[in-house]
Amino acid sequence: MAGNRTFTMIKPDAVENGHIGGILDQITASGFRIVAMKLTQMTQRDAETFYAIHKERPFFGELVEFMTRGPIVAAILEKDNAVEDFRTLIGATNPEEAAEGTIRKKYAKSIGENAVHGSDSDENAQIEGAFHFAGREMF
Ligand code: RTP
Ligand code: MG
Repeated sequence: MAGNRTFTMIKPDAVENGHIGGILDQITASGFRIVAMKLTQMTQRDAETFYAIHKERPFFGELVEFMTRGPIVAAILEKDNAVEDFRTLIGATNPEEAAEGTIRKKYAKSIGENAVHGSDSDENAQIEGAFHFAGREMF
């Protein structure tokens, strides 16, 4: 069904700081079902491809370095209105601007190292999920 899946990554900062459990608990308590999930590490080429839309931005090099420096948790999540509801759950890109109780408000330190990713459209959710998972890894 269109519109009911999104893709997320628990980023290297949150994994390093021991927040996998807390973040997954908040995600599932908020009504998202885990469709696919793994601990993995992006190569430089993976990160450059995944974030190709940002390649002209001044922070692109830093972003690729950050996203490749350690393992991430990649997951596909299912819920009605998944993309929008998940972006609400994680909060603004800059944790200083994120609403109280959001995942980035609780776990992120800076605009660059902001704990979690959430797809920004149904189309990108599909592309990003397929980037990380084969069909037989989706349940
Ligand atoms: P995401 O894609 O990770 O869910 O984050 P987002 O939509 O809220 O933000 P986006 O504009 O797509 O930026 C992607 C990621 O790039 C890093 N960033 N750094 N230093 C900076 O000014 C800056 N701006 C963005 C963040 O890791 C951001 O999540
Ligand atoms: Mg984005």
